[in-house]
Amino acid sequence: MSPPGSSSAACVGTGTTHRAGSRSSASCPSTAGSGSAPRFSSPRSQSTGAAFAAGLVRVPRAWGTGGETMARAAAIPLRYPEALVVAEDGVEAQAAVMAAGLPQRPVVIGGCCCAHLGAIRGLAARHGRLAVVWLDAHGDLNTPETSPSGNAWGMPLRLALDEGSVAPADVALVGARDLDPPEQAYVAEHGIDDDLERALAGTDAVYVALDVDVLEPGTVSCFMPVPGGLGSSEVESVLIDVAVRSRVAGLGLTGLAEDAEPAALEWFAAAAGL
Ligand SMILES: [Mn+2]
Repeated sequence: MSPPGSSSAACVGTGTTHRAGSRSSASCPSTAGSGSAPRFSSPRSQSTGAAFAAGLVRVPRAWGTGGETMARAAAIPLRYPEALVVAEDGVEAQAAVMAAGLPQRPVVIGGCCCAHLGAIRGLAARHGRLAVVWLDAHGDLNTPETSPSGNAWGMPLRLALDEGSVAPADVALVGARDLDPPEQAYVAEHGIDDDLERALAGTDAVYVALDVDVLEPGTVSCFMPVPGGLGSSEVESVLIDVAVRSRVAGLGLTGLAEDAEPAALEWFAAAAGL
């Protein structure tokens, strides 16, 4: 099977920030050129000599209408030792159980993006000032009052911000291209963009929330594809950059369809040093 992500013509340079909305017309590095798409079959760890401390947290729940494939995706086999399965009956209960039971270095697999809430809450309590790098086609910044759909999976980043687990200044939102007007107003008001340097400055550790719909549709099978996404090498570049700049306390994979390729998910986690 050929690796996904080979259709992306965009690239990210080796600069200090990633402007996900901008597309350079300059030539891409060789890894992003046509016919040289990265292979997902050989995960690379960015951490050297570290013991395998990551533990898998499965969250087979999707808080919205019609997200059953996301819930089933939580069963996708990954090479990390399973540490926790969270199957509570509400977003808050889910977050509370997650936050209390996180392994040392969680790799979360959802489920919808609400799976990130408990991870952020628990890691913030553990690591002090936690940054969040949220890669997603969407903002997940709605409230019950602003959400057009009412689906809770459009609200978890806002919940994490409003409960104080993370500050707006410590959040980078990467690859977002489908924000509702109230979400656009929120990011403008709070200065949230995709600048990693800004978001990581002064923080002690970082949680990476990776909704795979940040990728160009067809790269990794996802629940809610949005055209104009990042290529796999672009996402890899962001993840490596985060791991080089900070301490990755955990990572979550969400928005998956159940037929997503496990090797692709492990490849991205490895890029973040997990
Ligand atoms: Mn999304």
